[in-house]
Amino acid sequence: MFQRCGFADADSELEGSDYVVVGLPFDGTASFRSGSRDGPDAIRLASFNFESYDSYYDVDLRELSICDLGNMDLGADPAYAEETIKDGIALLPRAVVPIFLGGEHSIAPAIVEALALRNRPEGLAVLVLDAHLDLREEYGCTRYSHACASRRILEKEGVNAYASIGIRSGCKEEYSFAKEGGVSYFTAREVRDKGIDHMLDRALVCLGKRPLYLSIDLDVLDPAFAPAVGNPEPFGLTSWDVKRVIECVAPRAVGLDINELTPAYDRGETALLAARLAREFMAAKAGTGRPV
Ligand SMILES: [Mn+2]
Repeated sequence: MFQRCGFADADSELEGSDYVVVGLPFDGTASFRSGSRDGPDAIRLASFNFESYDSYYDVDLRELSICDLGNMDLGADPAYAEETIKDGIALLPRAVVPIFLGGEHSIAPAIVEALALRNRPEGLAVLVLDAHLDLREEYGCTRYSHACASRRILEKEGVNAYASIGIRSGCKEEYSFAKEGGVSYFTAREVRDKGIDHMLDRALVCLGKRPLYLSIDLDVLDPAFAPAVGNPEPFGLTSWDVKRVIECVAPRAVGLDINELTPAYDRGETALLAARLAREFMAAKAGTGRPV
């Protein structure tokens, strides 16, 4: 009679869960469209649109143990948000696979730091899907900016490999930094020309066999598919491209975040896609027997 307000099919307790959904409603450094703090709840609401059964993987999400812990109280100060995220993740059982709902992309470095610590001694390989290089040293007078997310991720202890896919935006200094520092990135144009499978294979060569963390900035998608993001960038990936990445990497992934949804600019389609991608991740991971 009463419907829970969390993510659809997430009706398990934390202890013993396979997956945990955590909302990170932080948008304190937004530079264009703000409001991604409302992203987690918009994704949860959209998640009820979908069937629990996924025929491709033959997985019913109702049969998985999924817990929704709700949102962390992150305030507006990025340093406070980062510490809070790290403290929160430290409380999660080691076996549970976390799915973080943003929030802006600046949430990702804290997640990566905490999960790399959790995955000692192997550390993490980090795959970022993003339109933007996010390699600035600082932006808007802060090193915590969403425009610095990948730069901060690269600095984290335990991050042993990194690659990004979908890139089509960055300042000249960021491209120079990537080139000089040997930062692996693959452009949206390369994905269009050579296909997502080919570019993902190349990224996975860079990432090696380590436990993998996947960070999805929804602006990696073309605005035709995901218009409601903080910094929309045309000529992006398709929803099929991103689905393909998830189905290939989910079986070895130790966590996922989906960030930069700004619901105020949405007619619902971006939140629906974000929710569907999170569900895809769980189904793909649970259905590891499926050939991909
Ligand atoms: Mn971005």
